[in-house]
Amino acid sequence: MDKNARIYIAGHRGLVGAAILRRLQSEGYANFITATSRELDLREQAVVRDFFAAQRPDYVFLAAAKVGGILANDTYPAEFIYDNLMMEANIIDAAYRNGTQKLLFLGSTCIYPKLAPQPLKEDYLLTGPLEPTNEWYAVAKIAGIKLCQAYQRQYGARFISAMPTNLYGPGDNFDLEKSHVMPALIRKFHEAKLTHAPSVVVWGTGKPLREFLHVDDCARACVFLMEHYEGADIVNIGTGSDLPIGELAALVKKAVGYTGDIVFDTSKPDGTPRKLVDVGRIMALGWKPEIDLEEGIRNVYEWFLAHVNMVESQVRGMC
Ligand code: GFB
Repeated sequence: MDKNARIYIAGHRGLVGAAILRRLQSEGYANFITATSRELDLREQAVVRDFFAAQRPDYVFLAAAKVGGILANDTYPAEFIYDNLMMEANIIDAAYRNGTQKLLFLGSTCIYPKLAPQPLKEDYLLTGPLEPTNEWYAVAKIAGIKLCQAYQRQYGARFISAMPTNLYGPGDNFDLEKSHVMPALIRKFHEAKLTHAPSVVVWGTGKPLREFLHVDDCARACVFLMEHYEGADIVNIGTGSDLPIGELAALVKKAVGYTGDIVFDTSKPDGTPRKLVDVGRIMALGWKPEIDLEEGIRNVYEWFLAHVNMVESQVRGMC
């Protein structure tokens, strides 16, 4: 990528988009196109077409998405499938029609079958049934992958797809009903520490295994793939190691300095039993993660402490 190339980051205020923007800025890129969801409703085809015709970005990072944790995915299936399908289809087609040189689509590791062998190789896509709590989101993300592959196959478009594992980092969503597990646990343990609560409730059995990648590592991988990868095949982004949710809870408890108990609420879903990606493909290209999980948790807790007022007012605004 030329340092002066016009780069559109769709979703630049989200967890991943903001990290990609920070990464590109740190690497000396300076010519960005951004628009908030209020300014540009990516679900509207005509609006997206007009935006691309006017802006004509050279490169597109497609990080805009309707996202959420296990409960949000399970509660709002219509929004998770419709919003994501519309955003992807509109952006990918508009990028093709307006001469975008290259596009990176961000998927998710929930695209893989619920009971696929572990670690999850890219080839396991579409080999079995999906995890029911997030199949709506997964189907939309699979459609995004197929859109990129179709435009590449039919038109020679350089549209590539990456599948990040469970991400966490500064600027995450800390709303307990909608968030992923990491921000939820940080907030729960922090509030329990302040109120001297005797215990913290962790959803499910604590047994499901998850892999966690700091969003700054993910952003570095996204920029790396944009610069070095041209294939039609999807590429996993992860650390290659996972841990049970119960152990994650113990790590967050330690980082926060909470001394009470952990209680598991088994009325809440566990979701998929394990979701560990095979990172052989991206590592063979020359990328590897740098932020260790305990260091990453400390980093996000520090961010949370510095932004706790903002987080609380955002969460109140969402209710
Ligand atoms: O992060 P999470 O919501 O998403 O949940 P998934 C991971 C695990 O943590 C599940 C447990 O087993 C949850 O039951 N968990 C424990 C909690 N306590 C909590 C809590 O307080 N909040 C939350 N949210 N979970 C998502 C998909 O699946 O992963 C998305 O729904 C996407 O589509 C995303 O793929 C990356 O890992 O289960």
